[in-house]
Amino acid sequence: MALSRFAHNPIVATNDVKPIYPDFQVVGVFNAGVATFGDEIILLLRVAEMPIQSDEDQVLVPVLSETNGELEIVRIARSDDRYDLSDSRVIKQRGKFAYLTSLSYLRIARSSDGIRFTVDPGPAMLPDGPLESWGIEDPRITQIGRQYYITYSAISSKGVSVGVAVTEDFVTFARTGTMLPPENKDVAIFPEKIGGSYYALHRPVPKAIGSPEMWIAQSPDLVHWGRHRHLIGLREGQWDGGRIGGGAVPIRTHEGWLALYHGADETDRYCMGALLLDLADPARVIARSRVPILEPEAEYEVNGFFGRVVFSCGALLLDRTIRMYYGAADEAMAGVDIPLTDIFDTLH
Ligand code: MAN
Repeated sequence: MALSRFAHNPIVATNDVKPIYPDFQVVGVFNAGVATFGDEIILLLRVAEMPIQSDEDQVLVPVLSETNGELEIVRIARSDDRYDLSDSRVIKQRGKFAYLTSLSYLRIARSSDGIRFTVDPGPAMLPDGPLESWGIEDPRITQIGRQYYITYSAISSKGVSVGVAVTEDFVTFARTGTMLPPENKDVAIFPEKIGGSYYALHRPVPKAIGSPEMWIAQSPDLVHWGRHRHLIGLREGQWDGGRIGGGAVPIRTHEGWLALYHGADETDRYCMGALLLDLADPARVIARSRVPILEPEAEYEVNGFFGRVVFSCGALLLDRTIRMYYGAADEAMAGVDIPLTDIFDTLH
């Protein structure tokens, strides 16, 4: 494939961003939503911060109080065998997530050429309220007219829900409430009405029966979502056999809606693939990538906070090339240009 990663990837790295919480370090700058705003390309970065681990016998874990929003540091003894500390992202207790190791919020990086980005000095959106007390993550940005709809994962002890915020200027962000209750994430709203309806991809995580797979829903007004339909499932033993979810906001092409999605295999290796959806009825799948359009192969994709991950929340169509921005190894932001014809070659 004539895919070409940006020459100076990663384009935003942890040392480009100063922490906002005292005695914290930035451990990830990744999974950014993407928007064109005036003359700028905006990346709405997920910034993950972690307390500086100053005590070798304890893990210091950040949470915001569900009653007053204050930052609290929980100390967990490394010798405490009630906890499973083997995953860099989460601390588990009896198979469930007891804590996340970092606290995420959203921060803007701006660029005039789409390649060199400058990170804003302060945050754009901080976690707010009890449903966001473990952080906000993985935003997707959909422009509809002058408004930009941001869908993001809101994490708390109540689970992972889907929050929505609207902005016109990337200065003030108005939350419009929870779009979908737990557990759901990877929501991307289509950028226009189709046959009189708005559409969104989403990814529920069924517990007793079923798997984390992609669904599609409709709305008359971007507030009430219904007519949920299952879109695509896991493919056992393949690159997308473990979990799948929407990635970039779907892009209109002559051939159909191009929805770039992530697929992980049973070993948590994350790749990106593509779906082609009917222009008039996006619940109808025309084709799906047999093989990934991007796999974690570069050094910064293989090694990092959580290695072997490429994960996109936003892409642009430049003529007949997709410019995809993506989080690499849950740590940094990278970019890649992929000709549309190469993406279509993976479809069947
Ligand atoms: C997974 C990963 C993490 C994320 C948690 C909570 O473990 O996607 O990046 O922090 O879920 O959403």
